[in-house]
Amino acid sequence: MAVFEGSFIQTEPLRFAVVIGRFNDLVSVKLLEGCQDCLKRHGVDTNPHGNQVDYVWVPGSFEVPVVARQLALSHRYDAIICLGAVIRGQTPHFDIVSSEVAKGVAAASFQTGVPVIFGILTADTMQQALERAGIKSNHGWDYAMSALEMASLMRQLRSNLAEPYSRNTQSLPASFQSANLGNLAAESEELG
Ligand code: INI
Repeated sequence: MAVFEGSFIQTEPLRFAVVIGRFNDLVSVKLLEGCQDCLKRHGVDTNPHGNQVDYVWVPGSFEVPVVARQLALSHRYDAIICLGAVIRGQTPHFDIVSSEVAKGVAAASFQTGVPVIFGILTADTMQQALERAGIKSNHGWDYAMSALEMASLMRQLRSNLAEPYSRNTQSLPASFQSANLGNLAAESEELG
């Protein structure tokens, strides 16, 4: 059997898209800076005119999922990073916006099979949001780390799991082999 883990090296072939909500851009621009800093320090060319990262700006966090899904469907990217800030003190519908965005981002990832990173910062106050976007730490960095790890992991899984199981029956579970289903699998491949 095997252990699969994403790595943070050999990032040259990876392609990313970053979707950024303009609402509360005092915070989202700082998240973007942290995200770019992390990608750059791991060897990614973050120049918008380069060939590794595309950037898409949307009005607010609520618009992030539809764009993330569209980008994921293009299958041009190893991971999509969603950045935005929803601040409780500034919106009576904080819970609605934040939960819809979380659901939308998860759906975009699940439906397309492309890692879509949830980098939507939720905070009670602007002060708290700024502290997490550069003053104390910068969560933009953490979101980029998740994107690097998932991008690399999915590449590994794609290349390893692409191997047809009938050609590698040794790695099938014992129950599968003892039921002699390995032969069935080989037969069905020959048939079809
Ligand atoms: N968008 C945010 O990204 N953060 C917020 O805190 C926020 N507030 O406070 O309302 C917000 N609203 C805009 C929303 O994302 C949409 O852009 C808008 O509703 C148009 O669909």
